[in-house]
Amino acid sequence: MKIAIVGFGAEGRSNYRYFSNKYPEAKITVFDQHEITDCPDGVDTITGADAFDKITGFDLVLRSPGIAPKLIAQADNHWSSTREFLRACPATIIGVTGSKGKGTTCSFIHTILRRHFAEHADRQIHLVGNIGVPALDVLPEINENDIVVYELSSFQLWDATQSPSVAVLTLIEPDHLNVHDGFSDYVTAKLNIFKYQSDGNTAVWGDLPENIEHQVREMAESNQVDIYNFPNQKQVHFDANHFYFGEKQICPTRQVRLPGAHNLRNACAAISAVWDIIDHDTQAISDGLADFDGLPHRLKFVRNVDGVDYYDDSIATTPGSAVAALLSFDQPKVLILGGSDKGADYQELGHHIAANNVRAVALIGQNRHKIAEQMSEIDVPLHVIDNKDMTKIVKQVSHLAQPGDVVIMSPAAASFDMFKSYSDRGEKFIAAVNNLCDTINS
Ligand code: UMA
Repeated sequence: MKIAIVGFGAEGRSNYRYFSNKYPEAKITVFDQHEITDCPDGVDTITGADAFDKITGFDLVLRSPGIAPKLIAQADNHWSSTREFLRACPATIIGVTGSKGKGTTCSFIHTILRRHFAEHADRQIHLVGNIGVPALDVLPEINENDIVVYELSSFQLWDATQSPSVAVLTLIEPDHLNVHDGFSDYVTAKLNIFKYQSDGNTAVWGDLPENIEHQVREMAESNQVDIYNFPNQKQVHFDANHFYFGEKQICPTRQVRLPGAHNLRNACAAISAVWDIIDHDTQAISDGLADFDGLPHRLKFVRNVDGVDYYDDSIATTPGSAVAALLSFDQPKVLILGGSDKGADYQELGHHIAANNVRAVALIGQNRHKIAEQMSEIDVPLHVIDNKDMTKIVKQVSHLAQPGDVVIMSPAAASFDMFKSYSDRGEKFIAAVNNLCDTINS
């Protein structure tokens, strides 16, 4: 048997561990467009820009999520860890996808289920997938009674041929169009989360564009699944103070410790997904929501320095996510924007900045002048900062804020111009804010 592992990142390595164990006699070749320095002994490697053109004659081609299927020369015998996991997992799977909010929704589901099943030693709750844990690494530990919370990206769902029994779509907006063949290809991939569901399964979705909602509803009705829509007055919704299911009060909204209405909607998604599984256990929902204090670099409170709250939202690489960040606070805001350009348009973000109590915008990174140009009409001071050192950037930004303000680094651009990754950018921001505090205190 000949196996091709295409891409040797987190999932490629996990595929190697799993499939070399499943097929010990197989001849495995790893393909990657970038250099690999740590390939296991006995495994052939083919690297370079044209590596994927050389994939032919394999019995199994294991695609990593971020690699478009069309890039792979051999068009048949494709498989992936998502397909393998959905096929082989013995437990109930709650799958969650969406352009934004899927990681937070998965985390809420995970903490609520852990609360509800705290006394059930025989029922483990696993959190896997795009959130950073390759699903196949966990598969051997999963038992029939367990529940798996599976964060699924469009890349992982692209060629899925099965759907999880509980499927959640938080929201959908254009993303990853540099890899997908346009928005409709992206949507089609995402909707695979519902496509193969059947009688008795559960479909959950939030606010969707009308034509996509229509498609999802038709799919769900023809699959005869239970439908949960949120927010929905007859099902899960919230007002200024509480979450409800219909008229039944669930718990105060303040149990959600993350800022922003979008996080209340993520909580609605999570409550809808688990409502029947936990037998409407409102205490588990209340405790579970409060257990989660956010994923790193997602609108995460860093600290208060001199009366100003600093938030790290380095994961925000699109204008839409920066809008969500600024809508999360009523106070005057100073926004740090800019980075490496992904072709985004910043005009709409500019309108939101103008309308939402923003005191100043600091523009950094490679596309700082482009953003300045696209926002030149708005009546908010724009400060172009040429410095590349995050400590110096934060110091300059601190002079723009006043006590009671919020400073948010929500760049609406990728990080690769000045940093290794969004997490590197976030860590440097956190260090710079801490440094600011030390400087003031010394
Ligand atoms: N590669 C190529 N050519 C390409 C793309 C990738 O050769 O065109 C190679 C890279 O050199 C690298 C490997 O493939 O060696 C990387 O593969 P990958 O990009 O598919 O990423 P993995 O390291 O396998 O991590 C993936 C997810 N990454 C992506 O989908 C891009 C991780 O999600 C996920 O945590 C991990 O599997 C475990 O399931 C990250 C992500 O950014 C967090 N996801 C995107 C998002 O959330 O928006 C979808």
